[in-house]
Amino acid sequence: MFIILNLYSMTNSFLIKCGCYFQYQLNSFMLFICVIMFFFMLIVMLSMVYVLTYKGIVHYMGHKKSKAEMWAFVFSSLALLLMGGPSMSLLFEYSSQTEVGIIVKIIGSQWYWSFEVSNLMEEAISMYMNPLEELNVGNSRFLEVENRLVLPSGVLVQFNITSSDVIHSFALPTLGIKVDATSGLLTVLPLFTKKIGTHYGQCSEICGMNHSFMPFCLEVTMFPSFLYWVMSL
Ligand SMILES: [Cu+2]
Repeated sequence: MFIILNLYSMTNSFLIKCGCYFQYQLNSFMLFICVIMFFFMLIVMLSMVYVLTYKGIVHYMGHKKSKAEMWAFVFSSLALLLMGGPSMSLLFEYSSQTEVGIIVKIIGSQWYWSFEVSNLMEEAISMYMNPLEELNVGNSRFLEVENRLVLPSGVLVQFNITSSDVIHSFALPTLGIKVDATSGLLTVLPLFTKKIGTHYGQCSEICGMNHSFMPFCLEVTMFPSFLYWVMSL
């Protein structure tokens, strides 16, 4: 089992490096294998319990020390279930947000970001860094881009983040976001913010020669300003 999982992770990282879309199918296939392994191990364990309990080894469990071990096992399993249950349901809730107002598709590429607000714009916005010689007084060095993305405040936005080549990282410190953009995987991230203003972000995963020069910029505004921006596109 460990050999298979190791082989899987090695193949996976190789495919990620190649930026291959086959990686998604491989993930689904490995999930299928893991489910089969889980049920196989469950059957083996249950049959062992059956053999130990009913085939003449019952007296072993009656021993005082073994009883203590058994209760320790039961309590620690219960504690794990108590911790795991809420976090699993939270994860499930997190990925199935239904009240999403705006969906933004974000694609990291070598070496720029492109943004597409679903159903609202026909073409994606590509954000390339402004050359240093075009900067004005007061502009941020290595952070200004030619096109900005405008988002409304107080509306639940869903980011669908992916990459078209190598792994990038969508990092926006002022909004507390840092998510890997991986080719072949779609990372869904809900964002609800009322922090009106300009938010600068950068790629935070070394992705090649111009890794340091692929910033992006989001403007969080009031809803009417957002509508005005959409109309002007
Ligand atoms: Cu990058």
